[in-house]
Amino acid sequence: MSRTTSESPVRDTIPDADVVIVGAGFGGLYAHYRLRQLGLTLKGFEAAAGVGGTWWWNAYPGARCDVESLDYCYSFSEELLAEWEWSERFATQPEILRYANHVADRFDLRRDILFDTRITACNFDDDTDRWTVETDTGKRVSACFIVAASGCLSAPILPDIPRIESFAGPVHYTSAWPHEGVELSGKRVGFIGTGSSGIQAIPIVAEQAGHLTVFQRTPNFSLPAKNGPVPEPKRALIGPDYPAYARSNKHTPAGYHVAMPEELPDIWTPGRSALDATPEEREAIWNALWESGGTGFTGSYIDLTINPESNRLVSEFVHSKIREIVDDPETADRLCPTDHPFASKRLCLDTDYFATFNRANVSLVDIKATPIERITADSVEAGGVSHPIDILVLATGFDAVSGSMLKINPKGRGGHPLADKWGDRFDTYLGMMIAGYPNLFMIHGPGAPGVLFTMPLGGERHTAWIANCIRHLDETGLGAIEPTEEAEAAWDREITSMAERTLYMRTNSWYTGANVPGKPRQFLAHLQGSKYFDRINAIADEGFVDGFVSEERRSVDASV
Ligand code: NA7
Repeated sequence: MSRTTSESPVRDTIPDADVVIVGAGFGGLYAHYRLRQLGLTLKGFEAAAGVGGTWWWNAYPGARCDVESLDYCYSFSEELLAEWEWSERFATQPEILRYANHVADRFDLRRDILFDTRITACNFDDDTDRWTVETDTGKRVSACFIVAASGCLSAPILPDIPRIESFAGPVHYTSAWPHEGVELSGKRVGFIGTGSSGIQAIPIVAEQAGHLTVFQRTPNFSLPAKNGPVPEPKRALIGPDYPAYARSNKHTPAGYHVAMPEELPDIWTPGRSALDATPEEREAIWNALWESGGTGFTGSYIDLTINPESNRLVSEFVHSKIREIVDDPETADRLCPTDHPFASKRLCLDTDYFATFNRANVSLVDIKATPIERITADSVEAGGVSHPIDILVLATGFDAVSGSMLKINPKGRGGHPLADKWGDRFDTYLGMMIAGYPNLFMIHGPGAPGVLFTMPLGGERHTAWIANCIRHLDETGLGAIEPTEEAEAAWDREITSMAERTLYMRTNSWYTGANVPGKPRQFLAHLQGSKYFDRINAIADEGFVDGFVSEERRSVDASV
């Protein structure tokens, strides 16, 4: 069903393609697999030197997935599910990268991808209904469709820290960690950022460094991962038919099933409010879930993220655990998050994070109480105290969900840049398409479940929808499809009203865009997981009418 004729001229160095796929992370790789099956010609661009996306860049020590490995993988191939063995409950970044490479090799997914190549322009032509994409390596390609699999966490923030450029030693971002590693032994390391990345990296950095000074602006909630072999309750839940289990993940709210610890069934029933349990029951259940590790903890009661009182109780439980682990009461106090509700930011999973602050070679500086005044050639000065450092590590987060699209900044109908359209609101329809940007599909865009649904699985479901849409256009002789602005506005209202019923909106986090100075405040994820995917599939089944406008396909001549 190729739309690009063999007579299409070679422009610059690349032949025209039906589809340009941006990114070779989990979303992009699967898009290559699925859209190739439709007989479409593809061209992929990836800024990194290899596949893996976020997992290629975030090679910092301690990087791991916070979803269990048996869930954080593709479900589309029974052979792949059968042949790949994860070595741990929560896979490390190197193992996930090996998996991405294995998938790319096994399904020959690299052949259409140009690596080390960043997109510099992406422009729609109203006369031909085609996109032209240009790269920093001087390539140019024309395509009917763009699939932007550019990632939710792939536009790092460069923090505004006074005089950071004065530092004479090496500065390393966790989000662009050198693959060859960084020699930390014996070094005085300054570490800024205590979100997921910091909380994972800090215990390992502490083991290697001579001295580690953590500059914390906001403490975060973190649960013990209790990593190791896959626990028995999880194996029992999966049962003998792993492919069937993996497929069934599609029908869950977050893209995976939670295995409750074996001892819980006696004292726990699903679907209760924390307020309906006695203090003793809550304590017993939370202790059991704390000990079994992972984010199953949040499934203890249904109202932890919606009812402020339930949230207060669980927050206090976590504070008590932090105080139990950390020897120095003042340090423990500083590590207890009190400015936001439990789980209203991305919940962290850690291995010995809080215990790391008992080490003699680790100090914690509260930079909210004593802000960083300046960085000098060999120190961080905060609250009038100079902290000598040899290496600075920054784990300061991302312009999440929308940032990578804005880096591409496609120009849609009338040459209208996305940066203008998204100046004060990240309007999309279904989190996948944008009015005025025909035939441009996003995987995990603003308004889709994104990071709140297991990413490889969500990417599969998005791509299936995109494949159906392209097939639909082909079968009906249509050339271009885009949503209406009315549909976008209704989608926005829906996402916002769902989020407003939760505690997410009360928190300054990257979920709400509050971590980026000047970014519009908007909850960026659809909260209904599998129901979201059922919904977009129903729209596909009904012929992509609801919320969309389409136009006739232009003649092939017009595209050349
Ligand atoms: P996060 O979760 O956004 O954390 C970033 C951290 O960096 C957080 O502690 C910030 O403090 C801190 N930060 C950011 N800017 C500054 C400045 N200027 N000064 C001091 N501290 C700063 O990013 P992560 O990479 O850890 O995690 C992102 C996701 O990746 C994670 O949720 C997983 O899903 C994977 P703040 O809280 O803003 O006060």
